[in-house]
Amino acid sequence: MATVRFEQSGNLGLITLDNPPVNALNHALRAGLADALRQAEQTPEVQAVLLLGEGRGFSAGADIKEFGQPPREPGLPEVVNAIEASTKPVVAVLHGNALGGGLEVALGAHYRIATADTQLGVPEVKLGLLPGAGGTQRLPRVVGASTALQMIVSGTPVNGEAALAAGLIDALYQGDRVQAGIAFAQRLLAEGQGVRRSGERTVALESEDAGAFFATQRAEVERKHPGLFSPLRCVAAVEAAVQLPLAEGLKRERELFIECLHSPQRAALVHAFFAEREASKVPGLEGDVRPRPVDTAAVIGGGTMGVGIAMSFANAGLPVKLLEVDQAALARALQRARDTYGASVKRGSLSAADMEQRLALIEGVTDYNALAQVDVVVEAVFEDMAVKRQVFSTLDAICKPGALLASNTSSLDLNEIAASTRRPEDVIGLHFFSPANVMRLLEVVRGEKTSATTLATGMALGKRLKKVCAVVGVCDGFVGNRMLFQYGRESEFLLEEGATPEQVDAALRKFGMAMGPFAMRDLSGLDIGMAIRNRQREQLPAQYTLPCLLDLLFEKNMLGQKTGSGFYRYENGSRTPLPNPELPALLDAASRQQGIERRALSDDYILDRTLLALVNEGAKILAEGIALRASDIDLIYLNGYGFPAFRGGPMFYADQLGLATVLERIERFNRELGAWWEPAPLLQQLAREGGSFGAWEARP
Ligand code: 3H9
Repeated sequence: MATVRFEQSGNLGLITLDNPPVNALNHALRAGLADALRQAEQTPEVQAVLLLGEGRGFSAGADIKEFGQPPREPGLPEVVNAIEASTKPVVAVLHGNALGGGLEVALGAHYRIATADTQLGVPEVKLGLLPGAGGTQRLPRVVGASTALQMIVSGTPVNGEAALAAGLIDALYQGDRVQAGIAFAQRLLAEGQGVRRSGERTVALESEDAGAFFATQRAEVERKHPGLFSPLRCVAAVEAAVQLPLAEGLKRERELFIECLHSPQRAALVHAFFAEREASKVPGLEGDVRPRPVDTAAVIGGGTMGVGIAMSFANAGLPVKLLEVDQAALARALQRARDTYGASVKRGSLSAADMEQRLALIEGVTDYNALAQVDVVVEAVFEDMAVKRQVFSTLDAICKPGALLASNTSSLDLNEIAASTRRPEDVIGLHFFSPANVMRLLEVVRGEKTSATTLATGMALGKRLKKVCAVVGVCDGFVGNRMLFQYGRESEFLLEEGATPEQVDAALRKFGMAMGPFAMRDLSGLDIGMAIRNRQREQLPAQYTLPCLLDLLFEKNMLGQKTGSGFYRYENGSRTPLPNPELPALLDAASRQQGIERRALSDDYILDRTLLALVNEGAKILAEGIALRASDIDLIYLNGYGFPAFRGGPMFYADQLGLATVLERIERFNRELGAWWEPAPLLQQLAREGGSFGAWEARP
């Protein structure tokens, strides 16, 4: 089927992009567009041309799936040049979105109109790229260097109204886009307006001193996006727009684009893009499984987690009942919600009116009977099986048939929780991450008896709450925390072997982690997970030893930020970690207790010990079917654990290293360090076969 239509309508040529679902500018579309332009040029009756998009948007840009494949002519830059070179005025009629190459096509046109809600932007930087079809040269010529740079480096789109104010479009339209386009083009012709090429304009630069302006921009980019490859190249491309004539600027843009295209960061960021989309495809939910409607919700427990979850519902416009044991606890919980919203109002990210609207959606209750008619209940009470079982048997007695009964447990057995009801098919895990109103990740836990409808409802609900959802199976810690346990343990062992928290944290931050493991432990509190740890210590076979440092800190009540002292020291409630003078003695004591002679450890060694611990556990999780695919594990780490998107996630990172290398290093650790490093059988198999986690699929 043709992906581009050309029709003549009186004195106008209408070119329509029709490549569902998002009019990605793949090879067929580019070839069709070039043909249609030629037809318009060669049809004498055609005096002006309209570019339109079929479906929900004008175009989402280049076809991301084509990156890394051999280029096929015509390339997008040539097509955009051909649009600009047209001798007849070309009007781009935008709706939905005009992103990346989609906006570059529109910039090749001589005029642009859009609806007020159209999203116009150049998000290439989020994929490790820069606009590579003239965007870095034409956007500054149309909106000025400063605005262009801001749009290109942030990748954040603007809506139609902002685009009009910036001079990016010529007019807003409402209603039928074909009619609006025709009316606009006829007016142009009536007024005798001809072609107006973006590339022939000069770039407005708000500063007298271009050199100083770009030096400041570069410094800013380095500060805001440390370690990222493409943002600095975005600045260089816009600088070329200021300094060079169009043709040379386009050449420079091409060179910079190719550098980005070949960078490992581009591959990782594209992987992250598709991982997010892939995660919503759940085997067994295709076809006619329909989620149940969710219009009302309830949350049990008004602690930090429960309040955050209730706020997530309110943020999505869903009325939610928040249940606490008594009025005093309820008042504290509601105050916590008010304080958190209040902080956003203070920062200017939320209006006072919106805050009141959201708070009005959260209704405090103390009686379980108030939950009888809600569509979904999320339990966020204390992590104790007996308590959870009690809550779920109460819910079973009270809630209407078909209500989604969800637990926010982060470590307990969901099947056992479900077994305390007579409707385990309606029970699901919704594992939010703290702060739940901010963090995007949601592990959707499928129990043994969770029905397909319940799972579909959980996924649809997550999407409505604007969460990134990954389906996981039942095991201790699910995917994220189960892997984190391995990572945390190895980090602590490193301290006992000779590293300092500062060194481990710095090495992982340099790798790109949002936070080092010890600053993170101090933030969440060293007492968190102590009960789990003590349980493990009793249950683990003798060959699995645990680090002892945490116990020494715990004994001294060094619990992290909350006590002003932990792996680091904190002054007067400040969150800035400072070296803790008490720590060296404790490190020595821990090493002695473990019979270890402290030694110098390299940063590379630290990275291998921590990151490969994640990978080895990830491989076991995959083989057990706890995660559906490697990219889901990556998604969980990118959105819940601060793993850098430009590394693609732990499993993608391992694939990039090569699984033979990964296995070799893990085997060495296994020889030197013992049982914890038993290589995962799936890793062994894939390394032997020359396979990868990304390409692996569970065999039925
Ligand atoms: C670029 O333009 C480079 C140029 O400067 C230079 C070239 C030389 N390509 O997100 P959704 C698929 S780089 C291929 O679920 P939504 C997506 O995978 C590009 N496929 O929908 C999914 O497939 P499936 C710069 C794409 O409504 C389906 O479409 N542009 C592309 O939530 C629906 O997507 C961008 O970075 C694509 N460009 O959101 C924009 N886009 O159903 C990237 C989407 O099989 N796209 N797909 O899973 C987006 O941000 C969102 O998709 C969009 C729609 C906002 C458009």
